[in-house]
Amino acid sequence: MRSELFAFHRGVIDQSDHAPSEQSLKKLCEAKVRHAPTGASGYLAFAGFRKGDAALAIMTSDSTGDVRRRIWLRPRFVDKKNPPPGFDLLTLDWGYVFDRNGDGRVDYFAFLIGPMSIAPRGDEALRFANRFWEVIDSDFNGEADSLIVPAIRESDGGVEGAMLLEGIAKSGEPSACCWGGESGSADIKDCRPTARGCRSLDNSLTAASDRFPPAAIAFVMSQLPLVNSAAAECNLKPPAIPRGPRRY
Ligand SMILES: [Ca+2]
Ligand SMILES: [Ca+2]
Repeated sequence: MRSELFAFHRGVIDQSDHAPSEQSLKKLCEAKVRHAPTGASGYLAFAGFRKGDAALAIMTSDSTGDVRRRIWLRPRFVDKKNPPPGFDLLTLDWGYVFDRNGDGRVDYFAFLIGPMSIAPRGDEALRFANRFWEVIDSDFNGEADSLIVPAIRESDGGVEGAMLLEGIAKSGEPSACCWGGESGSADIKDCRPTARGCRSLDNSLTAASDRFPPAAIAFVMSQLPLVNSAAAECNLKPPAIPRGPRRY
């Protein structure tokens, strides 16, 4: 299970790193949603790169309008004094959705954190790339139970691989966690859950940040029911939601 989820995660990162231009996005539908834990209401639109595809969920407080103007799929540097047209329309509340078992419900939601610095390996240059909270319903019972988040290197704050938090209770506390590197199933190590998320046994890596308490985890997990209520309202039927990551 662990190696399967880390392999899926690497596919999500690959899809994100090779995302096409947002100009090719097509909106499929939009639903009005209410986030139960906070009572906030807004809109959630599904969009994709092919006709009929729901590859992304985009959340906005006002009606979504033209999805091509609401998100950037890859980080770019902006001169805040002279922002590009439409900059004020952008939302950071979006993510990639997947239906791994093909039952029509989202069971893997990669919700954007934003651009993060990726720890260089070997003679690689420092780079910035989007990373995600990956909310997972690993046993397809309709409830989120696991989370993959970037692993942060204590020494320099760079992202090095990811951490999988497993068996997450309603309170946001994981029962176990592990780290996964870039090179496949041999590269998975046990970690220990802490009051602030998860740490590697040698303390060199933490999950997402060292301030990731159960309440924050529970909040991230609560995005999956929101996405699925919108999917139901939009009447999404297989195979609208992709079963796995791909290059478009
Ligand atoms: Ca599913
Ligand atoms: Ca579950």
